[in-house]
Amino acid sequence: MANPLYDTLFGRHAGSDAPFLILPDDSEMSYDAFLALSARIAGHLTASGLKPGDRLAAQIAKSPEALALYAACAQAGVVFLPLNTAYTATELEYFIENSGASMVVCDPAGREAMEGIASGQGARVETLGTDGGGSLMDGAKGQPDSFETAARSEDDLAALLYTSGTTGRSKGAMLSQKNLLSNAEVLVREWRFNADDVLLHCLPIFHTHGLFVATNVTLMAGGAMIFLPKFDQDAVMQHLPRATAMMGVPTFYTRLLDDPRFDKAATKHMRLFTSGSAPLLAETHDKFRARTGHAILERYGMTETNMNTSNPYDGDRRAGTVGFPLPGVELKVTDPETGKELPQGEVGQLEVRGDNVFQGYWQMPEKTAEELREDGFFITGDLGLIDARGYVQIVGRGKDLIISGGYNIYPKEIELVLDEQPGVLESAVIGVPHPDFGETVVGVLVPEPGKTPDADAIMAAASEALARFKHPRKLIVLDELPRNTMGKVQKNVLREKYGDLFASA
Ligand code: MLC
Ligand code: AMP
Repeated sequence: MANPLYDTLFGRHAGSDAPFLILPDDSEMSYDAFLALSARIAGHLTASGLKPGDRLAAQIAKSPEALALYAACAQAGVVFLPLNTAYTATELEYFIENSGASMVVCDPAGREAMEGIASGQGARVETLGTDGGGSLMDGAKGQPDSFETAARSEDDLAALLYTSGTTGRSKGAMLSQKNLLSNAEVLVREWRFNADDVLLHCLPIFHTHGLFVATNVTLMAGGAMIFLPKFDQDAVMQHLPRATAMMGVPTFYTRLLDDPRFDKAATKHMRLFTSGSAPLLAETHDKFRARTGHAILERYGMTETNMNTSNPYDGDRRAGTVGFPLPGVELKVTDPETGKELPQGEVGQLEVRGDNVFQGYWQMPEKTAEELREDGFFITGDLGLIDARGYVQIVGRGKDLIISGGYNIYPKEIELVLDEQPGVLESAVIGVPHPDFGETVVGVLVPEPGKTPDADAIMAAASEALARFKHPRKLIVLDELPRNTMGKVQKNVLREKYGDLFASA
């Protein structure tokens, strides 16, 4: 039966013994072996009672089996909900409850804690370990190598990806099959991906970048991926000779530039390096070009919209810009107050429309209405302009967001935790420049009169509640926060004051 996502990305490779995954030990998994693995998992999901449209939440390490779980969900029509492995139990509880997941897959070591969380709503817990073992694979073992694909249409949900918000409450972005397929199709064409490509994949697979941009593009082109568990310079240098392309966040490229082995000779055979998820400094672009001869191709996207713009494959890849709107994506710059389109060259909020734009936030119609206009334009929260040559430049963010090493961190979420701590009257969380992560988190605290907040106790509380990457890397105590005449905290003043904290880190 028809299922565009499964058929287009996975099903059409049936019977192919071409390599799909190249693993860290250089062993290979063919397309056919991967499809058999995912079919067995799909069989197990269905035998466990999952039906098309049900949600499956997964907090698991990157592995071929973890990727096959994504394919299995596509084949069984189940909505895939990947979760950052760094999330704490407190964070997970919200995602699982909010999504109404019917199954949760976690690392075997986390089973007990996960059962405590999942039992409240009758979700079944399965495990999948780093080595590909666990109850999910035990169940899949007994299933056949083929599975009758569930019928789905382009407008059916493929995935639910949670993104935090300025209120501190995470929202599940509903991504349809069409959202994912239309974007992958455009990127394959724009970036000239083909069956001979070998993509060096060292991104996590719980976000748009590693799961959709990298994986869907490779699948659609019929190429292979060198599938590394995480970004690691030595592993990258070891596997680079076999790759033709690499996708990364800016931190990957600044780290590689710090490595003297990474030079023209090591990258001579590569045809493409892309960057996104966070701003790539023009300085990094220039340094990379001088060192390797390659111009990194920077593109701009979001969880809610997949990819919106890209620098050209042929032509001038301009440092400090994110290129042109992709074919099929309309982009306009509007006045944040009135929503009216601004003349070319003026800075405003970026809005996008196209088949790439999500369907809305899961069970949050009012949040959806705030950001997704009735005419289909999505208000990204990014501030930018279109320059005289038509390139889009992102100049800032209208939303209060920190991007650290490609992970989004919403200050409000941290402020809510800090404000609750004994002795703390109020707090403001800001992002400041960081040489490795691009930006990092700083917490500014105002004590209650006569109290001295205990920094260690506060950090311990933050560890309980928040994933490690969200923790303030520094706490600062002030008598009061700078405010404007309206009483609004002036975070720009704080950012300026503490902008050099990590200059020499
Ligand atoms: C890890 N840590 C981080 C961090 N990653 N802290 C802040 N920000 C991060 N991004 C923590 C670790 O837990 C550790 O804590 C310490 O920082 C140092 O760890 P590390 O060993 O240096 O980190 P590493 O494991 O190497 O990870 C860094 C990284 C990784 C940059 C390789 O974060 C990464 O792969 N980022 C990619 C994110 C991504 O895919 N984003 C796409 C989102 S989709 P301790 O306890 O040791 O101090 C999207 C849409 C789009 O945005 O357009 O693509
Ligand atoms: P996420 O919600 O994790 O998908 O992150 C999306 C956000 O990352 C966007 O709204 C931008 O603020 C930022 N982003 C993605 N790509 C770029 C880029 N190339 N340059 C600057 N910011 C980017």
